[in-house]
Amino acid sequence: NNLFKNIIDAVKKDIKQLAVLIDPDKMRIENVSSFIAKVNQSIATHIFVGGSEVDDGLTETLVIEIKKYTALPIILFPGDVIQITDKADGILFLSLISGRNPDYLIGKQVEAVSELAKTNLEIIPTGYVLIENGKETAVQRVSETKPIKRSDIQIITDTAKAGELLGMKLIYLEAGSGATHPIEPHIISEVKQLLNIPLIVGGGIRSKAEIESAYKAGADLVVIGTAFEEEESFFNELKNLT
Ligand code: 1GP
Repeated sequence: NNLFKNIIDAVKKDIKQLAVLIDPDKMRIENVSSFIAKVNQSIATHIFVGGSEVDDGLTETLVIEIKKYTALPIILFPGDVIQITDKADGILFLSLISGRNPDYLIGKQVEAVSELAKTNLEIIPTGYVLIENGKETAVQRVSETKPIKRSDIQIITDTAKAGELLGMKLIYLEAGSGATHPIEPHIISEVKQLLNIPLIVGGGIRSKAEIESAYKAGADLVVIGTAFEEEESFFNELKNLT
């Protein structure tokens, strides 16, 4: 597996990356083939699989089904230890560094070690930074942590940098799935200026213009979940015309 290396190579060449997030709790197995056909026609470079609340076993079944229809790399973006499956290619090994709940900073990660030992997943340590977006999102509820206020720029940038200094390989700025306001471009650009590692941005991004503005501000990889699930027209905007 060369997932992280490929992300770095793309960043060096200034090639912007896009992940489609599929939540096992929301995606019906019978819809996977038609959904993935659309993803394959789009500019997406990765598929992320995960959610805040997913029943045991669902993730593995879903990943097996997705794999039948695409060669795109599948990276787990787990809300919990039970979402680990060997069928994916890699995993964002997340620590919710914006929060102060020890379970999501280190507890779940310790629990995950024996599960990960049974897999060949490429493990990518990722600092996960949740930022307030106008409403309570599932991450906030499930992790019982407070997001950082949008106005606390210094805390946001210091948190992201602390993640890098701890050795994390990616920073993920998250507004939360279905966020009212995506992460603002000025926040993205302030964080990007400080970081020497790739920056992922997601939550509430619903249009090509919003994707482009995140890229322009410094996002290396943008994550889209809800908009792909809900809006057919959005797919058409993201068609790969090259
Ligand atoms: C959520 O960042 C992702 O963890 C994607 O969010 O569903 O709002 O696109 P959306």
